[in-house]
Amino acid sequence: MKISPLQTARLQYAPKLPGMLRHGISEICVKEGEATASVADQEKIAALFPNTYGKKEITFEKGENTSEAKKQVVGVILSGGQAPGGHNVVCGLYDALKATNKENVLYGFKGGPSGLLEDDYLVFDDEYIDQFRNTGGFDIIGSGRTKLETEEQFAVAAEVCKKHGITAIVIIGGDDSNTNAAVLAEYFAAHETGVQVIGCPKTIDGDLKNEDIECSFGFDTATKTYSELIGNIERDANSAKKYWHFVKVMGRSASHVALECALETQPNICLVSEEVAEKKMSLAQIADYIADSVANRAAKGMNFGVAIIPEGVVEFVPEFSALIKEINEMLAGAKADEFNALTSWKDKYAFIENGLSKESFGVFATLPETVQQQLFLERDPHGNVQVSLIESEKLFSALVKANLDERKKNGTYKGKFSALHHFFGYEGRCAFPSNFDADYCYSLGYNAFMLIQYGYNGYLSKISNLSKPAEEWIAGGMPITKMMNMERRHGEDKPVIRKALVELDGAPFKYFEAHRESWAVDTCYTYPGAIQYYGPDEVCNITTRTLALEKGV
Ligand code: FBP
Repeated sequence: MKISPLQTARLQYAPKLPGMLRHGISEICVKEGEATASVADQEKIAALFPNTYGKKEITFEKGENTSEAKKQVVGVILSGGQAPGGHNVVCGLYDALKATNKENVLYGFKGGPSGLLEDDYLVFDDEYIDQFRNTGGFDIIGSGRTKLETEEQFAVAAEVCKKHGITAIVIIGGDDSNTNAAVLAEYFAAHETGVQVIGCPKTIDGDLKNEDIECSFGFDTATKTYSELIGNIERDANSAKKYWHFVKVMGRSASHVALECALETQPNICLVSEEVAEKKMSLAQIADYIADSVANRAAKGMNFGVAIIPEGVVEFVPEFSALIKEINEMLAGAKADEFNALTSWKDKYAFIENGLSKESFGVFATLPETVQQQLFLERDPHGNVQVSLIESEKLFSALVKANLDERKKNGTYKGKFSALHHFFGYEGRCAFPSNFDADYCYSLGYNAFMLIQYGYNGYLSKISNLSKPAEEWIAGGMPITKMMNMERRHGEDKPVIRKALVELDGAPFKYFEAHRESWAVDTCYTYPGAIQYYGPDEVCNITTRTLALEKGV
């Protein structure tokens, strides 16, 4: 197979480990910290996780390795959406496992959690794994979104582990997948299977973070990739001076990705879903806010601009979320078959008009037809609307156009408005990991094996102090139950890892808030350029603006 010169060079890159993991396996010992409690609903979570709740946080440090010298057979699973660096988690895990004992074995379950249930796997060896070092993607074993959540599934998983003599499973996933890791860990402990479960924090969305997990892997590379593209678009806009670009970026519910891209590129507009919710902004108010920027810039002779739209924003607009809720109800019951049996959009539209409340239909009727239809696309396995499929960039540009047409009629706006649309999501999820993600991921995988070796179960691999050079990173583990609270899911109270949305009193948002007014009217674009893998530290080893602001560096 022909590979590119960059890939050839990246295969040779040696990812950096935290200083405390560099001494060699025989010199890594554990320092136990405080016992933990869940972030909320302590009694309920403790009752649901009697075997894995309240365990101590731990860090690794230099010292005599006192772990049990037993043969380890580990299974690894990539779960959910791709995120740059996933391959390096597997490589770090493999290298630590083999450095500890050449007889240790690493199984890769294919296609996500379903690979474990279907016993579909490969066994890693040097030749296979070496092709994937420092590369993007999850194609090393594939990924999937099957939820591991029922007793039946856990029993099958236990059987498969028993069949192969598996001693531990590593689940590389986001908040939902790591919630499932915690439940699986509890099941394995309760049934005395002897199998440990360790999670690794993955997701480009950046919403798996808390006081222990400073960021999920993949966020750095994905946001740098989108920021490069947005910067290029800004420069094009500033050169041609004739288009308004509406750029939707991935990130699901949270706006961490949009905010980071805005901090990197200083566009005219960036919506932040969490603020939209806090201020209970309507679609019309949002359109008015963007139209103000268009009109103010037009008054200065600038009929161009760039607006960043987080992919989940529509769910945060109260009238829109009410509409989605009603549609979900409509599609959940027996009426779903009736709806799906209708063949023409005209008939479906009449059905919708009948089924929705007057208010929600009023909102629905103002949407462009393409967006109306996108609201009826298939839900994901968790029952969520697939926000990546709703063209909110087109929705907002249409609403802004209508707003500007009104302003034209009353003589308050005389500019030209020509909009172009972009969606940056899948473009960033499989990029070659930045040096940060390559190092962070390799460390997460290596560290996951240390947790296994020392017998921990239901822990998340934790690398912290990430705004500092890798030498100063801190490696350890945190019981997953510490990050959990109870939330209402599908009409039931469930223990889940609390999702981190953008904090409106956090440093990244505060910085954005302090600057956005001038960005909206003037042209303050910054052009981050492509990710650099080689060269001076200040271009190839820089962290995200979000992390830098959060840590005050
Ligand atoms: P994870 O939460 O699994 O990391 O996935 C994140 C994400 O990339 C979201 O940003 C996006 O909404 C979604 O996946 C798209 O899912 P799919 O890959 O199934 O189209």
